[in-house]
Amino acid sequence: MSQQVSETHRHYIAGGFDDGDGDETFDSRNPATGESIATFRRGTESDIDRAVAAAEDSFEEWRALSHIQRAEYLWDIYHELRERTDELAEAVTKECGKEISEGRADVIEAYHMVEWAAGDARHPKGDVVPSEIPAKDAYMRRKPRGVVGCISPWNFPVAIPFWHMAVALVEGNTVVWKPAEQTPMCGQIIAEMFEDAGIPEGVFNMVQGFGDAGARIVDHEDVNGVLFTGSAEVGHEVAEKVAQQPGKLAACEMGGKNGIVVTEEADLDVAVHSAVMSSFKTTGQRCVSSERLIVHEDVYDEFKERYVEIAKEVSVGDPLDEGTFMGPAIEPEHVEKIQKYNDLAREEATEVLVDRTELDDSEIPDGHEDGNWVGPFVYEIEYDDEGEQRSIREEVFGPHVALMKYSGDIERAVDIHNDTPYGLAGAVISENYRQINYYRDHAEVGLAYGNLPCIGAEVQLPFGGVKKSGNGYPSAREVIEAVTERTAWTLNNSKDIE
Ligand code: TXE
Repeated sequence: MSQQVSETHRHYIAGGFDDGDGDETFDSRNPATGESIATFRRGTESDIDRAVAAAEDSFEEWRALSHIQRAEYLWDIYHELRERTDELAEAVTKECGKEISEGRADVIEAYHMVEWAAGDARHPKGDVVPSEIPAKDAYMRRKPRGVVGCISPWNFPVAIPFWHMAVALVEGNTVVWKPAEQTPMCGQIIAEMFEDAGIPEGVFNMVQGFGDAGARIVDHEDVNGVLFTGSAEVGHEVAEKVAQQPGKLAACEMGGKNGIVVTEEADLDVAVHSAVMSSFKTTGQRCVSSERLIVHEDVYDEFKERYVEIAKEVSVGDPLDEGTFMGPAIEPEHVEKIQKYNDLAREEATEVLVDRTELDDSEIPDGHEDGNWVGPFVYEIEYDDEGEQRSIREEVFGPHVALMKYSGDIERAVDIHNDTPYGLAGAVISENYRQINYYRDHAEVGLAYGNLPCIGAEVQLPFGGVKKSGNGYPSAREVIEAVTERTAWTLNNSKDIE
């Protein structure tokens, strides 16, 4: 990355790197040091318009290829992702601050997605169905939607763009992608990969920039589908705008206020491991990170003691150091947001158990004084059914964790678990199959984990939420529903005209 530091990086439009129409630039900053990594062109609405026009122009030729021909380009990118994993993982860590092992996992997830999409090119598409009439053939066929807009966040700056784009491309769509403004270097490297793969002109377009560029993608009349992953606020705006545009479809995934239920029959080794990984890895900035631990009274004290001991000790530090457990938060404004929620929790809590909101100077590595540091904050709170406690219902997106004791049966635990407007992810830890099955059937989430850390995704499964957490699946296996239209195709094989 070092040779790129002083360059101004560009968009990728109509088969080449492009200066863009605007004069403004912006810097990507390392959250662990505050230093600028590189400077990028800031995309304008007219840059988006040119990218959409290029995508529109290339659509007919691209869709005319077979799935397997289109997948060949993706296989090249798959190999590039594998070859450039270390470089890309370092870019992820330098731009979004997550630990280097997590940076690597981000790239691995991306090539798993590409592998899935390219491999799926050889699998059956659509359905052959029986018809009511003997000589009639009936099929469900899939067609690409056309130009698909992809708007991605900073927390998985490599995996999520490929969740959005890989299947969309193999199915015959062309794409306009806007990376998050915090992680443009990852966008730059991915664009280089498409260029190296020789992707036909206009099939893949990337415009760097902010929300105004994203909004133009959503509004553009020639964009036929929008895949969005990010905040609930923007996701709902995207869904509402698209609902006003007949024929356009939006699939949005917007984070959560995830919970882990630990029953009286839990293996506490599993429970503590699950909770620690879920609440603190990636500094709590995963959409599936858990901010609520709902623990049965019979095991509460032991769980609390063990969990709190670890929360006091997990290492916060340089994310490029392999030994670091958690890195910094994404931006100074995000640290402020986390601190505000920590303050709110201080008011609502019965007791604060761990408060590393302000890290001790000795914990901050040399040369990293200007990083966006914030450590674990854990509090005990008595759950009330009135819906008044904001700290246990609103997404913080940080290492901010509420510990709640419940008594009674699994039904009570799941009621507490479901008492949030969100519905992305959650876990149950129990050795009792009835409790596990009850949770599986009643947890109001799109991703449910049993006896596992509440983190992680597998691309061959759907990924998305319910309630305020999303509509449709902009990611992983089910993305095919968002990027294809279905045709009911019937063919008369007889000479009779019915
Ligand atoms: O998200 P935004 P941010 C949550 C988390 C976090 C909060 C804010 O709580 O603290 O969201 O994060 C583009 N029209 N998650 O600011 O603003 C934007 O440029 C169209 C959860 O990063 O939603 C970026 O590319 N696009 C989440 C993308 O939307 C717009 C991961 C996401 O930015 C736009 C990240 C607009 N009006 C944050 N405004 C998860 N699901 O894991 C912005 N964008």
